[in-house]
Formats: sequence, structure tokens, C-alpha cells
Amino acid sequence: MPRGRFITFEGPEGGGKTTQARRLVARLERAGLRAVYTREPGGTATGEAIRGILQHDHAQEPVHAETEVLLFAASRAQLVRRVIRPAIEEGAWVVSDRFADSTTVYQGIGRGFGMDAMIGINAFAIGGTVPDLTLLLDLDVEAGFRRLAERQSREGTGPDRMEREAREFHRRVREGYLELARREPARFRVLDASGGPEAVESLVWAEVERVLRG
Ligand code: T5A
Repeated sequence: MPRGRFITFEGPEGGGKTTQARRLVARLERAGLRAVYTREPGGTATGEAIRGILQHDHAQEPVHAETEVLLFAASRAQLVRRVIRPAIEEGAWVVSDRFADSTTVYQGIGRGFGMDAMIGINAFAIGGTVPDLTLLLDLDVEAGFRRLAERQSREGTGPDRMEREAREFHRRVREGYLELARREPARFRVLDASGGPEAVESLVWAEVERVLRG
């Protein structure tokens, strides 16, 4: 059986990662491929429990920055072994809504631990399961937060723990992603996420088709 592929979506808040990851899974299935959607943090029972702590303050105590790094890594280690690797080995295309680069950037740059230190922790967690393609949905920070505000007012919800960080934190995150994409041009594609969902989907599909043909 031919090996599947592993595609990740990354980027700052509100860039449309979830929307595009779901659309890509549907499109791959229409192309006759088996496709699996997953997200971080989460995607397994252990990971979803960790997500509750990280996103929604389920432990009801402040999460230290060092703890945060290790919880994201723990969620990822579980996801790789329970979901991503088995699916790829069975020939599926795995589409992940965030992956290791989120830690490299949010904790490495946003929290200030340094990208290289986070790359080391990620290497332990993922053990060689590196994406074939990473689509960076790049969007101005204010534009992303406007989208989130619209969603929150529609759904009657509020910002989660990371969204409550200062705009300066999120601006550093955006710059960190662009820096990472410059470091790894073979894996990353930077896509302009400011257009509507259909326009962004076309950009995504153009990149994925290249992998399909390759
Ligand atoms: N994190 C995560 C770390 O700090 N370290 C890590 O290692 C990891 C894995 C995850 C948080 O955790 C942090 C990063 C995050 O802060 P999350 O809830 O999963 O939290 O948040 P995000 O991944 O950032 O997802 P968001 O929901 O905030 O944004 P998305 O997925 O980029 O956007 P999406 O698709 O949900 O769309 C947001 C809104 O915009 C609309 C959608 O309908 C929706 O209402 N929209 C568009 N509107 C106009 N034009 C478009 N093209 C649109 N696309 C979507």
C-alpha cells in the first residue's frame, strides 16, 4: 500500500485554518483519497483533556509557561502515535489543524523560550513524523481578530486563554511564522489568507495538487 501524506495548516489566530483544513479533507475525499482531519491541541482523548486545560482553564489554576510547552508536546506525542502515523501507514492523507510549528512559534517566539529549544522538544515528541507540506495561512493580526470577534458575537462566546494575550504577542507570532517559513522553504508555502474562503481554498488546492502529482 502506498504511504499517505501529512499536510499541516499553521498561522496566526483567525487565519481560517479550521475552515481550510475541513475543506481540504472534503476535497481529497472527492478526489478518491482517504483523508483524516485532526487538530492540535487535541485529536485524541488525552489530547482533548489537555486542550481543556490549555484553552479553557479546566485545572482552574494558572498554567506556567514551561508547563504549557510540555502539555502541547504531550498532546502532540499522543496524536502522532495514535492517529497520524497509523493513518499515514494505511495510505491516508492526514490534514492537521496546527502541529509542531505552533509550539516553535507561540512558545519559542511568543513566550520567549527560543525557536531552537522548542524544535528540540518537538523532535522528541514527534520522533521523525515531519509534515510533507505546511500551509501557512498568513493574515494581518487585526484582521484575524476581527474574524474571531464576529464569530464570538455570532456564537455568544468569548476569547480563549491564548486569544487573551496582548496583540504584541500575536504580532511576534506572525513574524515568527514568516521567519520559520524562510528557514524551511522546501516544506512551507506562505498563502495570503485575506481573501474569502473560496479564494483561499483555490490557493490551498494549487499547492496540494503539486504534492498529488509528485
Ligand atoms: N497553540 C497551539 C500554542 O500556543 N502552541 C501549540 O503548540 C499549539 C498546537 C489553539 C491555540 O493554542 C495555541 C494557538 C491557539 O491560540 P484554537 O481554538 O485551536 O486554539 O485556535 P486556532 O487554531 O487559532 O483557531 P481559530 O479558530 O482561532 O482560527 P482558525 O482556525 O485559523 O480560523 P477558522 O477557520 O476557525 O475561522 C475563524 C472565523 O473566520 C471565518 C470563519 O467562518 C470563522 O468564523 N473565516 C473567514 N472569514 C472571512 N474570510 C475567510 N477566508 C475566512 N476563513 C474563515
